[in-house]
Amino acid sequence: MVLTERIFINAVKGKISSRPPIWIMRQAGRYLPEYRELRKNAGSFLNLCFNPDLACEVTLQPIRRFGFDAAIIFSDILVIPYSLGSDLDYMEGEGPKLSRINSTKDVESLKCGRSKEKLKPVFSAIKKVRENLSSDKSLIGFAGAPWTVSTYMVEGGGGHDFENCKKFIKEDKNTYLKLIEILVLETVEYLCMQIEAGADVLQIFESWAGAVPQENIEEFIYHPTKKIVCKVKEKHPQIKIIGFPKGIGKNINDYVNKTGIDAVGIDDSFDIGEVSRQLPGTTLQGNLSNEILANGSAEEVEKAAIEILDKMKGRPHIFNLGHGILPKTPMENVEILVETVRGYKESLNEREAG
Ligand code: 1CP
Repeated sequence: MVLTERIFINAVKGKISSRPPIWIMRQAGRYLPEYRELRKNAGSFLNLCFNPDLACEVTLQPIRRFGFDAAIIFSDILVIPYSLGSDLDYMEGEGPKLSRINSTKDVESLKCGRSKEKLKPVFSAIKKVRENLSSDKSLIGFAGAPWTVSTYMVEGGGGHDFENCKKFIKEDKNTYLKLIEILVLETVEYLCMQIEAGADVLQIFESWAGAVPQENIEEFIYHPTKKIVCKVKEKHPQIKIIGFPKGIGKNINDYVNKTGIDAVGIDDSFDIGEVSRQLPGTTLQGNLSNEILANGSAEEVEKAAIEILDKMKGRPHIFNLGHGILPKTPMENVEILVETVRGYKESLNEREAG
């Protein structure tokens, strides 16, 4: 029997394959015509997330079209507040709306320990995707990090200036930390269930890392993330976890060293080669600008991708964007990006020979 190499898992483990694996954040979504078509008929966004057949189909769409090396299960970071009892609604053009949490009473009334039951359809979808995904491709399970998820709960939605979060921390930090602790425990349970359903790797999205006050970063980001990593690995020692602390800036080294994550996604504010020199043993994921992918010409996309590939040559790397793909991104640009990454070794040989 020939064992198919999973270059994605290898890269997360720090191994270097003939080319880096590629997937892109938000790869299942509105830039894809087949997603828009299915979404139109699915009713609400949560209907789509909680219908295992549809969620499986949407997860596989970008793999069929572009052959990415990993699929990410189609769900959302806000299903955890949903399982805690929050009213959750995704308004067209406005983003998510949730019940606001702003007092001890609100935190105490959260309904803990229900994710196993409430989020069952997500686990069924994972099982289905794994059964239908070829064995050389990996399946990524995910959750939001507690700080990022808490910002949506405390602000009552997205697109926020974090004023309510900052006020809450200032006035009653201990209650806010209770909310963080609840999210840690729920997230551990949720991620373990995803592994048990068939997820091969996990990603923790800390999309609002840049919004935490610097003096609170230990308690709100490093410590809760480390706790999740340790508790998940206690139960599943083989699992690898990618952290994506968007906007972490100068704290990137501390984030990696203090959380114990195995690989780190970096946003496009970084020079990836520079970060790689600072963190030589760590697998980096990233970091093509989603604006270049959306607005660049074919030549600009190829040039920007090759620049990243050259910087990461011989270093553990997963090719990705610095943040989620934008809905206006042309299909052709994604095709060019994938071809560039796949053909990199040959193009390098040609350039070196000539
Ligand atoms: O109707 C629609 O199509 C809704 C748009 C949408 C989609 C496609 C939302 C609402 N969520 C998702 C899917 C989703 N969300 C996935 C799976 C798809 C994939 O990646 O292929 C994932 C991994 C997420 C994760 C997510 N949700 C994050 C972290 C990643 C990031 O972009 O930083 C965050 C912050 C959310 C919250 C959220 N959910 C939806 C929206 C529009 C938002 C962002 C709101 C805001 O701007 O604050």
